Amino acid sequence: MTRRDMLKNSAMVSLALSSSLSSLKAAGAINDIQLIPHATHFGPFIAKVKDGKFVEVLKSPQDKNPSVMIESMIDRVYTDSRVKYPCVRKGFLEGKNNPHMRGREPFVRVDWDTALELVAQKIKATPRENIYNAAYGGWGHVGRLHNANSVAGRFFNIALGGAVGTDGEYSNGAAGRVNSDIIGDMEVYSQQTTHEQIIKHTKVYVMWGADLFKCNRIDYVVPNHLNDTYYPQYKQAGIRFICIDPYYNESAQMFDAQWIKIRPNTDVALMLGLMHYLYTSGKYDKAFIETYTDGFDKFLPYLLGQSDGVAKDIAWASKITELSESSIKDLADLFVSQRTFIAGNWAMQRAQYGEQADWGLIALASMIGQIGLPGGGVGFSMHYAGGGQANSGYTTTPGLSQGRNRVGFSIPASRISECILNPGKSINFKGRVITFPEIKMIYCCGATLLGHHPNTNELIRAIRSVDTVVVHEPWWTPMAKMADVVFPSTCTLERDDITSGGTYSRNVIYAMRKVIEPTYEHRDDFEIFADLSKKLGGEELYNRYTGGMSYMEWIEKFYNSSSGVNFKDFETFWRDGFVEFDIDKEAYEYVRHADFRADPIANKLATQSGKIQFFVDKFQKADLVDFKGHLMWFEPEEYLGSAESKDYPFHLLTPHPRYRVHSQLDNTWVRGMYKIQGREPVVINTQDAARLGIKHGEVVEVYNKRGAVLAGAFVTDFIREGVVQIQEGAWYDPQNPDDALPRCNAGSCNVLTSSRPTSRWAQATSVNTCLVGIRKLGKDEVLEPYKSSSAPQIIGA
Ligand SMILES: Nc1nc2c(c(=O)[nH]1)N[C@H]1C(S)=C(S)[C@@H](COP(=O)(O)OP(=O)(O)OC[C@H]3O[C@@H](n4cnc5c(=O)[nH]c(N)nc54)[C@H](O)[C@@H]3O)O[C@H]1N2
Ligand SMILES: Nc1nc2c(c(=O)[nH]1)N[C@H]1C(S)=C(S)[C@@H](COP(=O)(O)OP(=O)(O)OC[C@H]3O[C@@H](n4cnc5c(=O)[nH]c(N)nc54)[C@H](O)[C@@H]3O)O[C@H]1N2
Ligand SMILES: [Mo]
Repeated sequence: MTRRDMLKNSAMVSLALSSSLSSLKAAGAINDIQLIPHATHFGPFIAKVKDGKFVEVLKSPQDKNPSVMIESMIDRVYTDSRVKYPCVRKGFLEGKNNPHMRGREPFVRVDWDTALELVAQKIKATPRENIYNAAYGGWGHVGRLHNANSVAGRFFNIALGGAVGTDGEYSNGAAGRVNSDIIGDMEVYSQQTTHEQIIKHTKVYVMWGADLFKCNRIDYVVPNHLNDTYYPQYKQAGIRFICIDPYYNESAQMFDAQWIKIRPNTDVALMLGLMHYLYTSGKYDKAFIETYTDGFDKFLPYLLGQSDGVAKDIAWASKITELSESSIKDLADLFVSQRTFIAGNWAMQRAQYGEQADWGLIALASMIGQIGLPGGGVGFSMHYAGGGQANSGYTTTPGLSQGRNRVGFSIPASRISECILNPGKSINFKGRVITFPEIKMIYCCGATLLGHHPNTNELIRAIRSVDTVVVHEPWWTPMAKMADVVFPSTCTLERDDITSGGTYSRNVIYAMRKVIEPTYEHRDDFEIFADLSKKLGGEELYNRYTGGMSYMEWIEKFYNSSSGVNFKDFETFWRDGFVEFDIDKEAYEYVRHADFRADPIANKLATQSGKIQFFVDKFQKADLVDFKGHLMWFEPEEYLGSAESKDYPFHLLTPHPRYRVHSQLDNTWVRGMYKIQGREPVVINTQDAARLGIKHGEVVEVYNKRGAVLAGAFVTDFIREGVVQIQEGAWYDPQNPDDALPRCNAGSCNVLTSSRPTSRWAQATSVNTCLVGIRKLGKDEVLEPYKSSSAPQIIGA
């Protein structure tokens, strides 16, 4: 579909909506039918409500290519896996000190006051330095008022003066901690060169692990899926696509890209090989290096092998990557002969030594010399949240203020299990030394530790070692099942809220209007924290927490503090469900780093020299074994080239899920789109599968020293030999919770991944560095039914 067709289509949808509403009105049916606008990570939509029941999802005109995921919304509200009442783990309610029973015994239904009182007493008895607020920047939902992280942070800060938090995140934990010193900005969340410039100027588009189509299905706020209207234009423009990825991903399939089947975790060696060839052949852009970069002289001895005796030449790179020497040379020649855009991903830096990945691409792009030219250079967010769309320049809805956290410690996101299991231990972090506090209480609202965190068995040991675990959840997630107290949260459809649309376009504000009344005894997270505030500090604390304002007053205040609202008054906005801002013509001409290229003195970067750094003094001074002053190849401890691959011969990649946001929706109808015999698919190469006698569609065991899972074999040529893939986010389902390392019946990949940090610098997650074995099940092995998305046993329910 062309963009114009899309626009025409959305206008038709909007017309259809209003005419269906008026025909309903005419038929006198309006009393029991309502059309209510709402918005989610999966897209905006209009909920059709009949007699108070949510019965149909209608497309929103703001969504240019609606995702099938929104079709799951009804199931999501009414599923039996809702947490319906406040619940307390049996032993905990009886006052037994048996934390090892978490996840192994029934819950008891209690009334709200009992649950709140229990949690308030525990909070009172626990010093704030020992409470871990696990909310981090989790993906709960898109609402700005009820934002799970904000309401939790605000509670701990206002009621207690703070709690232990999380430092950094899982998305860009490694690159995010080094890119600013290299190129003056984290880069991963920056405005990207626009689609218009790509279509007009780019000749070669390198998807370096970037899955544009899949990852842009969702947004941290509300997606518009407008990127899907540009991709056909990419193709029509005659751009040549190259996919450097162990998996021939969805975007590569769509663009019919040339596939560079790289061995996982060896990309930096490829980048160095390309750079070595460009340097020694004199084909690199010398003028760019001299004008726009700093420290090349300190990097060159390493590249040429003068400092360590190993030239990083094409032959060297070919051995490590298992790509042919000629293919590496051809790539380098192509990149310098054409306008080339490199779209980096984030998965590559979610691996051991992940700090090097973006640095390598920035260094390579500098040698190609097209940074700042229209359609050239490198971008790290073309795959995320509508990357490449023009920006409105307006500010959208703010969120709830959280106050100050006076506990001066946050756990680096990847170190949570290590911290809980090793209080008092010191580690290096960003050039400093930090010491882990003792965690006695885990408080989880809007993020799911037992889902997103690697090495599930280690994490469960950590969870079973603290005094108290509290979880707020609308659903019985694996994390909720591991709690002492579970508060049943409303989901967004059961409350009013406000949010914005398009992380990059920033051009819509959405009314997230309440669609239905809470289905059971649910309360809003905001209300739960307000109630806890009252228990801890009476009316005074209650009022400080709520700000003395109603929800609608907050929502209207947020609306009025965004800069584009002069288009509509609040009442009209609330009735329509959205306000959309115009985007200036020149916004479509944005080229990343064009200003720096035009004048590197006036528009210098925020780095030590004002230029792109090939060498960073601060990094060198940290004097670490696994992170140095310049870009380097470090051999991972666990990859296809390591000794361990004899026992575990497959590299497991755990990318982001096509039909979920992480774990969200694994308890809904949309599972049927992709599950194999109820389990998460494990994607395996045709030849590997044939060698192991594994057939497409059968259940297999995937295992390593950290655990084992059952998964459904998906056999294809689109994955490199020796590599397998399980998307992250399947709900953990231990077959026998009493086993030392219970096998997961659902295929939750984090049972297998390692919690090893990227390096002593960023201490970020390295989930994509992981080896596994695969076993065909014996004929007599009986499969237990899949049960992870059902509620646990609840006494008194
Ligand atoms: N192996 C592997 N693991 C990974 C990754 C990977 O690539 N591979 N990626 C990592 C990355 S980048 C990220 S960002 C993380 C994501 O990790 P999370 O942010 O933890 O992911 P979600 O599964 O979206 O968890 C959000 C939770 O909030 C709950 N929720 C939704 N609405 C509400 C509400 O109104 N109130 C409350 N209280 N809760 C609500 C949902 O039910 C869900 O349990 O995962 C990380 N984990
Ligand atoms: N549909 C959907 N989209 C999402 C999300 C979601 O949950 N669902 N989550 C969002 C979030 S929070 C984030 S952080 C982003 C994540 O964005 P990314 O981290 O970029 O996404 P992934 O899907 O993990 O991986 C993208 C590709 O990287 C490849 N890859 C893995 N390891 C390597 C390697 O060593 N070398 C190379 N060259 N390629 C490799 C994978 O095979 C995969 O095709 O996605 C966002 N988009
Ligand atoms: Mo993420």
